[in-house]
Amino acid sequence: MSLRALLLPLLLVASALAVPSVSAAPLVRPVTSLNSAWKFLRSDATGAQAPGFDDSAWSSVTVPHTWNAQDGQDGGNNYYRGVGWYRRHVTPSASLAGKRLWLQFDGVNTVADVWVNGTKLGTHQGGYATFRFDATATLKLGQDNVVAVRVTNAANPDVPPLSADFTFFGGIYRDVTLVAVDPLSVRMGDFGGPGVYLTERSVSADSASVDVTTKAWNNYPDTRQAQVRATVTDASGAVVTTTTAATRSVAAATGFDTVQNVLITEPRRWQGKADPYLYHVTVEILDAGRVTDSVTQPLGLRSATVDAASGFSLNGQHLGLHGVNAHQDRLNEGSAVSPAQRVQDFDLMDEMGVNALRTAHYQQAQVVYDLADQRGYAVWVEIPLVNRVTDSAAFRANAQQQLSELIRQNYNHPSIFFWGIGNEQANDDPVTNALLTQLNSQVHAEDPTRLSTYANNKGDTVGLANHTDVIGYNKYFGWYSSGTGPGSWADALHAKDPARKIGISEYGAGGSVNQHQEPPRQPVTTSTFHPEEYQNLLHENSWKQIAARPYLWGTFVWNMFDFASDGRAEGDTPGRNDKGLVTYDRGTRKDAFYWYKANWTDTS
Ligand code: GCB
Repeated sequence: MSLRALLLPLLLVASALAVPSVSAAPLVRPVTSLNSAWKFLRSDATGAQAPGFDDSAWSSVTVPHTWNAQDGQDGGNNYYRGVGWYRRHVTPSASLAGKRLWLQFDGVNTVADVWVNGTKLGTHQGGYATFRFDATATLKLGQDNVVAVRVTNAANPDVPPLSADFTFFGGIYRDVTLVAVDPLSVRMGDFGGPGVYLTERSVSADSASVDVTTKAWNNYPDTRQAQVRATVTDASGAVVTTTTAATRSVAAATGFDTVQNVLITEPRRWQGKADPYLYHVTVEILDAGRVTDSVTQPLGLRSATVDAASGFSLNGQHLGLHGVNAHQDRLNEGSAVSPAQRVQDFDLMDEMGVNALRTAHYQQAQVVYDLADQRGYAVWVEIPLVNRVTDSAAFRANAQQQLSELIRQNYNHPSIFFWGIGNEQANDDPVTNALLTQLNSQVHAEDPTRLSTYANNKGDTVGLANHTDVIGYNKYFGWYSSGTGPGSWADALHAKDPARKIGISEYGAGGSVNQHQEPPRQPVTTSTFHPEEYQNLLHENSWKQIAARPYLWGTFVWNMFDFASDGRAEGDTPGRNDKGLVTYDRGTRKDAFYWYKANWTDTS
């Protein structure tokens, strides 16, 4: 067995855990965490990008960090929306000589300007995606450097979301890393994506055909003899198949793409919660035989369809989706939620019998999708195109950018089945519909295998409801409108338009664990009284009607967890949307949680 084959499982484990390896052999792609030792000021500061700027009076913070975790969750819609500055020193190791150095931010809300040693690297607009800047020319190895980041979460007419029913927490709220790559490497600038994209051409019990697309580049000043090697390993780390593309001569400063088809016979398929089996694909770049870069991605072999009469099928078998929506925030953390807290969220969803998740209304941390892969969830992800759009070229360009980032960064997660292009647009007008038409085509151009979707709160005749492959409706029968549930509405729509692939993207009611009423009856929705018993009754009625209608391809409770919406003053918690089945601190499961648990943990 070659040394590489022996080491591959270790490398896979290291990359799966996303921690810098401590092995003696140098990794081809060293990653250094820059989460510690930041100075922070919650206001604007003229000249703070200059290396010598005096930040001694600023507070000391580590990232992930949210600057309005407190004032964004107490009501009054008066939380801080403005500028904050972050600065830190960094001394990259001299051992990185010859590498290209990328500063990577996994999430900054909403607009970030980044400088190194007073030189501006760039601006990123959009609060939910990973982005990277090339800092090779500005970072000095073995010496002190200053990274400065100006962040603003102020309202911006050109960056969605413009308005929404959730708090726009500000700050550098996910990890920051320094990634060092060889000049001959997988491309780093591809909308923050991994540069390796796995497209499942066909998957059956007999075989799976997967295209491995690698976007690479040669940043050396001379021509290189490049090879791309793709290796599929199973869950034990054993090599299933490996293929090396023909050597190609790549000129200096040139990108090159390689597509390699791999066949896996008698695959163990990714079967949702029944068996979320994962292979991995490792792509290595070689320069005249020397491995210069290595990227490992998860591979779950599965196929899915949605039928207007019979709903969602996974690998040819009908699968009833027990879905919930979830935001990313949590009491006292704002959006800066740790991986351990994400695991707790999945433990709660597992306990309740959830098997489908809509990550409303934006891209969430990679760990969320990793956990969904590993635990077998079917996921709907979306861009934050909520409520309304601006009629500007800049707004449209930013929505398109956020969609490319969403799709490329998450392309290889087998748990993802649906790309969402928007939520509850208020205006069924030419400007909004033209943008949705464009975004829908963009989904199919970016990804030939998955379905597009949209969450609609208007009728089926509006243009808004007619762009995507499948559709979800936000329906609040018994809450924002009268009725006991969606049954008769769904039957009427299904009878009128049998080809429409109907889902329910949201349904639910407010529920306070401190407010009670027997027998439960429909309360006034905007009141301060949200009895827990009524929330339970609404879910019981709604789910019974949903369960009797298998043509509904998927339905999603609004919401798994209470979340911050600083503009709300309802129930007994100002600043909170209390439609969760679990409280904002994750401390209390509400009555409706137990009702679903009793009904969903039998998955027959
Ligand atoms: C919706 C929105 C969601 C809100 C929810 C509510 O339809 O899509 O963002 O939080 O209603 O609770 O009103």
